[in-house]
Amino acid sequence: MFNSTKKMFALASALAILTGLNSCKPKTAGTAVSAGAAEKVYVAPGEYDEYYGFVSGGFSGQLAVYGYPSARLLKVLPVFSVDPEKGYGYSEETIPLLNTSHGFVPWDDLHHLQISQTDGIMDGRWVFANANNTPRVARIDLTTFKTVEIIEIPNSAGNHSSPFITENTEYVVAGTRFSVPDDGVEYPIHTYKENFKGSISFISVDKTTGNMDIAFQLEVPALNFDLSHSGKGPSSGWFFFSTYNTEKAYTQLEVNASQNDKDFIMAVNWKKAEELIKAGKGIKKTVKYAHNKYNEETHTASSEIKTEILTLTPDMLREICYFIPCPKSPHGTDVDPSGEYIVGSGKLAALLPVFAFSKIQKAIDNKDFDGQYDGFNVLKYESVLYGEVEKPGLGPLHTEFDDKGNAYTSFFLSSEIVKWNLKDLKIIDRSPTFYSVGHLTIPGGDTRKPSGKYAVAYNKITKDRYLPTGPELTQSAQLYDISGDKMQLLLDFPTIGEPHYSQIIPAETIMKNSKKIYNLEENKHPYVTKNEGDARVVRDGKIVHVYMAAIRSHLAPDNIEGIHVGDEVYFHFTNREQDWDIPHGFAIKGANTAELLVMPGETQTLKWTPKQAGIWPMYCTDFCSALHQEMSGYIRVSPA
Ligand code: CUK
Ligand code: CUA
Repeated sequence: MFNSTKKMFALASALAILTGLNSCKPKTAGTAVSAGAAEKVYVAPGEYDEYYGFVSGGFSGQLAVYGYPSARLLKVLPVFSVDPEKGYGYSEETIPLLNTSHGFVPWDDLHHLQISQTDGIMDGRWVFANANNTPRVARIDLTTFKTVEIIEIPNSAGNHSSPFITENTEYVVAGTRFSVPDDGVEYPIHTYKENFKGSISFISVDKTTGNMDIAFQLEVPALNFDLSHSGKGPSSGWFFFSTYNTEKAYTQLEVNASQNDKDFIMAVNWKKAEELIKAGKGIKKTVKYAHNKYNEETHTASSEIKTEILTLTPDMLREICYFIPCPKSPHGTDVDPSGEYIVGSGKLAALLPVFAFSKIQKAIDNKDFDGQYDGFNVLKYESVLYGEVEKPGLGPLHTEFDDKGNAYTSFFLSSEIVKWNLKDLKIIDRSPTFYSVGHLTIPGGDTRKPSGKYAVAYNKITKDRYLPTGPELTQSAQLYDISGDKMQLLLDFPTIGEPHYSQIIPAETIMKNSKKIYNLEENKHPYVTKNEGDARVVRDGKIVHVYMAAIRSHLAPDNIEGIHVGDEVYFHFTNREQDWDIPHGFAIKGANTAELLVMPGETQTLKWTPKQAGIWPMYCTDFCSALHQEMSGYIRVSPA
């Protein structure tokens, strides 16, 4: 039977460190910066950065776009939360994107990002992001930097092990953090062991359009799925999920889910699952999930509720999924650029195990098992282990790789990045982080072709690094030069929300496909106004459509009469500009629904139901020309 010795003392001391951390500023804080740091991050005015960094905004539900090495914040990209700066989630066109099977959800928690890949290298077409709370995966189009698709994941809760992708973006995976019964089913919580279960979903991505669909969902034992990463090269066709809570605890998890010496990394042969599904072996299951799409030609979004997924039988699953014992609640599971090594980071482990994919294959072939877990074969730890990194640090979380065969692991408790060599597992260097690093990212650091230039640490605690701003401080990240043997801290910079994972990609890859305007001639919005002469007010009973056209520096129509209290008025606002970076905004006094921000060539709609007679001024909110203040008008609302 699988070893489950309890080591309460070690655990208690680890938990004590965990909670009593970093109450004062280390003396080294100010001196840790290397000489010449300023020069290395200086990007002269008018010059571009070398890399784009896409950084999770954590509980803000958004993601941030930075230029590296300057760490200039370029944009906040709205994904799972409404964002007035972009008009996201306010216009009639973007509201459907935040629809779920539970209705409109205006705020979620975004943890991980992954840029689409071709042959295991970032291709810069899309970035995928996960919503943790109400489980969803989003796709952002990197030609327009717009969220264009969001798919909900049924039978999941705390969609944390997500949205990691396969080498050619065939699938995005989503593993559930909370084990739960099927949606809509309730059991006594103390029947967790019998009635709760885990799920991992494979979402297919269309090669041409990027459109997602849930290809299949696998029901797996009740475990907490934490993170995951795709195999590559020799391990192509496999996916690795870190899991914790082999104890199957459902109360006081911080103690009860930390008892066993080892939890698991689950290795899944998704190629085999795909074959079974393609051979018609999938079983239909009734579910409910929203699938939302934004159409960049019509500039409108739709939300559809879908009701069916495919799953495989437990018998089939046992031939596809294997458990690898991994010390003490593994968090990150990271596959090296060659695809042979898998690093498991046990949050409470005193060592870092590295597994070899070739040994995993051999152990499966030889049936070299160490018992079973819920009927699934557990591989023998010693048989699949390549080696252990000894005394690496405290609280390992995540590992990324450079182009020289080195690995970099973040340590939350000892607050440092540790550089070690993949071949001999010897530690090369350590560098403190201020404070308590979570994720770290190297450009391409989880792909087949990493760069060895920079690493960015995304920290959980800020404390004394910046000017105080009341009880809450900005979150913090740090940029390191990793081109030499020793890591060098170059820069601190603030982030939005709490940064979790990020992706860093050469700027060139994104810039070459970047879109500057929407072509007005190609605008297929049903209420577009392409020519100013077509601007008009059309009444249909209580519903009024205002076809509005905007160009520097006036609105058409600029005086609107004949609106009555109780009418449902739709302002379809077309920005007729065809110049890069000339948005127009739209605001009406007292409109309690929203404002708009409309890009060149785009149409967006503001819905307003006036409740009071009067004169209601309207104007453009985005300073667009010397006569921006003149870009205004009046709406007369008469009694019902
Ligand atoms: S988690 Cu944030 S530090 Cu949600 Cu990726 Cu590891
Ligand atoms: Cu348009 Cu100001």
